[in-house]
Amino acid sequence: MATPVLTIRSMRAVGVKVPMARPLDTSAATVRAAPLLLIDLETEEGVTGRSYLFCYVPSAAPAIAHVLEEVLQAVKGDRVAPLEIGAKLVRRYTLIGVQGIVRMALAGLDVACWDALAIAAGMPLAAFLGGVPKAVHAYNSNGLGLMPPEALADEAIALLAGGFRAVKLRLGYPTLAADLAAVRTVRRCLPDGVALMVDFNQALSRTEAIRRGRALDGEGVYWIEEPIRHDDYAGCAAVARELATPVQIGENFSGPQVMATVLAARACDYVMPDLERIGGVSGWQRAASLAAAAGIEMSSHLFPEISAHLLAVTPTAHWLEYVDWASPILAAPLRIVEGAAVVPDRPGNGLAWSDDAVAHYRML
Ligand code: SMN
Ligand code: MG
Repeated sequence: MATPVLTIRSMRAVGVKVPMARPLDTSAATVRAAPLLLIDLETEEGVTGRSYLFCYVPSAAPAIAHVLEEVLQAVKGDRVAPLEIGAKLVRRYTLIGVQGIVRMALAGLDVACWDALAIAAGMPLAAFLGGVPKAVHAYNSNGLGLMPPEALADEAIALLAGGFRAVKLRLGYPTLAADLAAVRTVRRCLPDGVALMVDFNQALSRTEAIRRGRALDGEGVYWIEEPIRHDDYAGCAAVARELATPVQIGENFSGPQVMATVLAARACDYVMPDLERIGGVSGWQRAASLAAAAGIEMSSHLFPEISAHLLAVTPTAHWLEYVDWASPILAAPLRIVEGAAVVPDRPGNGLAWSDDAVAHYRML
């Protein structure tokens, strides 16, 4: 089979605001709708590569779309070669810095490039990367935000539908007592053997993280996520050393070099890079090699549709974070069977838009 040769022709980015079935109240902010930017990369050869970005706030969607218009001018006519393109663009955006929305824009292009190549090769992304499309075990990360105990109990039970064997609870209530009460309420509703992850979204100081973390040791918590500022690696290392429960960080790693620094600092027990912050498929592959070399389990953050392909080729693959936030605008939403995400056995990463839904939720 010939290597696919594709040439970048144009790029379209459409912003949508998709209401979430279960709005999420975190210790940092409440998210009721997912602001997504849907990217279509068109090639001269007629193959279209797709990706989407989670923009966190609606204002970031037009900002990233604007960056992508400029990026297109730099890569129009180039061969679809994500590593070459990535190196060229990182250099071009060095003065502003490849951070924040610039990094997200470049990751969106990278994911779309890999999709186009896999489609042209007629292979699912996981297979194109050298693996096999398979079921990847997932935790249900929908809902379970900060909320009253009765609501927590109802939601914890509802989230087991689909055969999930793990769920994630958000913490960072005003007091340790309230955090403990939430954990106990949810734990009581979950059958034995169902894992319970908790996420503080960087709410605590170092000392408070150690105090609350020690109280959680012995409560049957699987991991404690982002207890303190994500970029205080010495602090994360101190917290991880003091606690029996594993500390998980990674959604804020900006590129694989940051993950290398984190691993060298022994800042955590587990890592969970985010597709759009780690640098797309290319950045993920580099991060997966770092995790494998360090012997550390690697989970994903958001983007379950693409992350499922990537975890299928990650040597130390751990858990897929499942959220259904993009499902309403997808022609074929990710399928969950017995608590595992089924990597679709069709060419590319499997993303295709539901045009009616996109028109309905469109914001730009
Ligand atoms: C999270 C991510 C994105 C939006 C809200 C909450 C959370 C997670 O940190 O890990 O899912
Ligand atoms: Mg998190």
